[in-house]
Amino acid sequence: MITLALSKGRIYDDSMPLLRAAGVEVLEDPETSRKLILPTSRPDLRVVLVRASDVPTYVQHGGADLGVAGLDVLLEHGDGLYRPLDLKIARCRMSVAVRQDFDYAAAVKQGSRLRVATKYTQIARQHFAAKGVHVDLIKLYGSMELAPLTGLADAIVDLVSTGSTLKANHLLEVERIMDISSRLVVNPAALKLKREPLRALIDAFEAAVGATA
Ligand code: PRT
Ligand code: MG
Repeated sequence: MITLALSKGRIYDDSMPLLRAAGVEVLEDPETSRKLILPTSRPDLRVVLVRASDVPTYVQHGGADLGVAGLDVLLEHGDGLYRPLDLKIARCRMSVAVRQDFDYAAAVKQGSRLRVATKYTQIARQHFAAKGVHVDLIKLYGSMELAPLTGLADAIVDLVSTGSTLKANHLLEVERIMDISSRLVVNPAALKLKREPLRALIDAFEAAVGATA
């Protein structure tokens, strides 16, 4: 049996065309079913539904053989996974944003300590260290946009896709840190033990990415 970990929402939705192109149908709809283990049209393949940020943990510890996770989630998680494929889905960017009236360039130039609120502390730490900017990182789990508006922080590091969330909160994107897309990650031990079927599935995904790109 091969177990594929997906998260509900955009990763699940964007993974479906790729699975279909690989000849796999998921036999139950996660939006109407309460099941967390979904059978597929391939008797030897099942899908498990986990939180987006739990996908690397499931795959690393063998709760799933492979999974789909955003590069943001993977970079925060750290090493221990085989990352063979950029699926080019759930695309967005990781950016720095500030209040429209905050002079980010001046703050950075003056070498002042910047208070940065984010869910993505590893990515933020690495980004500002590379620029030589001193930061106090404030870890949040959501609603980052609120931090500069309430005086909790000078800046946030968050994912941006259309930009409308920032705009609605009068925030300005002042720096693009990196482009983000979702990756197929594989458990290295599973890749040895189930080499043939996993390789075939990874190849099918790769062909599907090429076809839909
Ligand atoms: O459940 P859990 O909290 O653990 O995970 P999650 O809420 O992060 O899951 P989900 O499904 O929201 O995101 C899964 C993955 O989708 C992320 O890890 C990213 O790699 C990718 N992705 C792509 C995004 C976005 N686009 C995105 N726009 N993840 C989040 N957003 C959020 C962003 O944080 C911000 O709040 O959407 C808002 C901005 O969108 P715009 O369009 O207004 O700019
Ligand atoms: Mg979310």
